[in-house]
Amino acid sequence: MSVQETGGISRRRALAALGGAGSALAASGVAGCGRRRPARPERPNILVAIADDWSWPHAGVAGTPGIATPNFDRVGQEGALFTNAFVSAASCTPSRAALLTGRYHWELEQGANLWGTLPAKFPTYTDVLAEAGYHVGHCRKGWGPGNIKAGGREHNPAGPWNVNVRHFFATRRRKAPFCLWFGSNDPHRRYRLGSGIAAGLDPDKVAIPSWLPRSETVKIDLCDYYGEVQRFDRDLGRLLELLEDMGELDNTILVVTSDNGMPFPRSKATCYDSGTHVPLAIRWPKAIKAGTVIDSFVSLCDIAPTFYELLEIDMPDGVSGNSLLPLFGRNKDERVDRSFVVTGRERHTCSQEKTLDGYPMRAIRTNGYLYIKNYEPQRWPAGSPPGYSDVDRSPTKRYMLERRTTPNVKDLFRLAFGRRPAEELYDLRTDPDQLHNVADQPVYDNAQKRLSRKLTDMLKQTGDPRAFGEGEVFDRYAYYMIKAIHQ
Ligand SMILES: [Ca+2]
Repeated sequence: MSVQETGGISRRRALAALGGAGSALAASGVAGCGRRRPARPERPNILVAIADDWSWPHAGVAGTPGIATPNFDRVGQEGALFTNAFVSAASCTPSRAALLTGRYHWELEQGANLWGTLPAKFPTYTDVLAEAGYHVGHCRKGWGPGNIKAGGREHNPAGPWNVNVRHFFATRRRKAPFCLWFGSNDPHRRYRLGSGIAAGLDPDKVAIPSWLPRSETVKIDLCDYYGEVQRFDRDLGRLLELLEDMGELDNTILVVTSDNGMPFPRSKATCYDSGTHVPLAIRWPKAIKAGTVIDSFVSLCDIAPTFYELLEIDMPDGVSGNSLLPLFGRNKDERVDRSFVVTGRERHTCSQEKTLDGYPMRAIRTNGYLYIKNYEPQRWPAGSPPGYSDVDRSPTKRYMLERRTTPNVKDLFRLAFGRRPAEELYDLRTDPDQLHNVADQPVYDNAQKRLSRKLTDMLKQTGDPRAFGEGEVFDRYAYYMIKAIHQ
């Protein structure tokens, strides 16, 4: 039975899943979501569905065995699937700030850090669309964690908070196009141990990445992670069903992505692909042909300028990202070099012993190489021992800490938790998992110099304080480790 055939039943089911008490409210015909013939606004809607800590390639459409993401796959197959999408920072708050503003996190002052704030002088696309008359809001996790008011904002930069999707649509003004940020908390830790296997995942089909130890503990942990990815995908399916039933799916620019990579050692909060390379699919039949696969390098900073161009809205000053529209086959723009992407990080958790220092890094990723610059190599990239707090607590982390001197863990422990040199270079033709640093090897001299120069040029163009020797400003910003309401 198709969604269309199920009529209002599917909508009630979807609302119930997305909105707690939604089934009873939908059945009682709550205004907005209960209309039989919803108004179809001329201007397209915007929906960003963002997972929390989900790495590429952990999706069915990416060919990873053992995981099923039919709804993400559908969005990619009915629109564009990006195989080289990267975040600005592999850390919740600055990554989300970059997506929302179209600027790299190092351009956002206190917005560069986890538990920072996003100054109101940096407009988000949600600010701009609210000004343009859109019904704007977010559900679950918006921008954050951090302090909203310290930046001079009245509500979350992802839009005013809604208790659920039903509430968001119930408060929509008739005919107003909407701009919804649906921020899942999946697959962020903590996980219920064994929940992945309980949900039907088969640990024997899960491949352990080469930077993690081969053990049952890690396999079970990965199953729990996959299980939460699949839960995000089910929520996405309910959103699709709801929009379809409202008759608004094809008039909605739908973006599905993640804020950073998987919460495992040498992954989240690093500049390796496992931290920065994320799934991205965009569906909008009016501009994107079904089945489009885009291998060009894109940054999530490119999302906001894409919205501005698609909606023909003037872009705020200072946006560094580039609209993705030319990649969809329109308005070819040869000025944008999409053969590389830049990423970085500043303070993640407050992880350096007795200081507010972060672990500053910048990186450039091309098809052939990953080059990383570590500005303060005497600090600890995963946080100082014994806690290594820039790595989320997990069974895998505990396993590695407890066995750090054993033969099968020793080298991986050093890679994940040890200090790193000022420069790292990985030759992806022979080392796609980025385990063997070839920086300073004579044969790579030219490549290293070229990438270092290109990275520095890009950072200078975007006014990065680190590129001008003024990066300590990031270490001085406040760390608002408070309980944030409606983050
Ligand atoms: Ca995250």
